[in-house]
Amino acid sequence: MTDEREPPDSKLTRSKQRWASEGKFLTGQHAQRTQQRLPPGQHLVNNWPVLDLGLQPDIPRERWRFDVYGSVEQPLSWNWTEFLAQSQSDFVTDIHCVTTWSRYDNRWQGVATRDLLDACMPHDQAQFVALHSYDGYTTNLPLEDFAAPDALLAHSWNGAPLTEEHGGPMRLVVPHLYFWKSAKWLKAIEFVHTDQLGYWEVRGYHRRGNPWAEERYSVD
Ligand SMILES: Nc1nc2c(c(=O)[nH]1)N[C@H]1C(S)=C(S)[C@@H](COP(=O)(O)O)O[C@H]1N2
Ligand SMILES: [Mo]
Repeated sequence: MTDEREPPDSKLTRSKQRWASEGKFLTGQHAQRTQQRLPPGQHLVNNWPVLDLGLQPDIPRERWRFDVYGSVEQPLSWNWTEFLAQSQSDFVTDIHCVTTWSRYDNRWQGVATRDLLDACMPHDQAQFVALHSYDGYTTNLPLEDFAAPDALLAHSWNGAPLTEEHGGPMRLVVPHLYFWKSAKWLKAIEFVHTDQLGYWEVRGYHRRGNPWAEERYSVD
């Protein structure tokens, strides 16, 4: 995937790249999401750490736009008012970051990905989504994961608008995958026929990222 802006190279970004080659944090365990709330190798935190490439874009709501394109019947382009006019959902879910912290019971409000899919109607061949963010970040997801019943395009967290450092005005939240798949400052969703690796996926991170199977790093 190519994006206009090349994100900066921070110390944490370099460490995370090294951890992928070393297989750091891997416990070798495999758990069932239904039987074990905390995935293997994770620990609980009460705060909410900020993780990104170090470039936090400031997008005023009046200039914000969100596009859906690629292999869909109905491409979409929403401004902030149009986004808020969509059917709204409210989910309480957990966060699992690949750097090993997890945070329980986050209350999100926004547009369920299921409702977005009803609106854009992906073609049958569209089996993956490529996410593009305002900071130049990209990530990829199988359509099936994107369509999870508790995944959403979130504008609020615990009753207040999502802060800029956590991805406001709007971010994706896909609770059952590691949090790097939940793109902050989401700008566009592209529906594609073949998987396109994103920022972390080309740097050694897993193409799917299921925490209960410890899909931290890429195997190919
Ligand atoms: N646009 C964008 N989204 C991103 C990132 C990023 O650098 N840019 N980092 C990812 C990573 S690695 C994590 S762990 C989470 C962190 O979200 P938080 O800062 O709200 O905790 O955002 C993910 N989404
Ligand atoms: Mo992360």
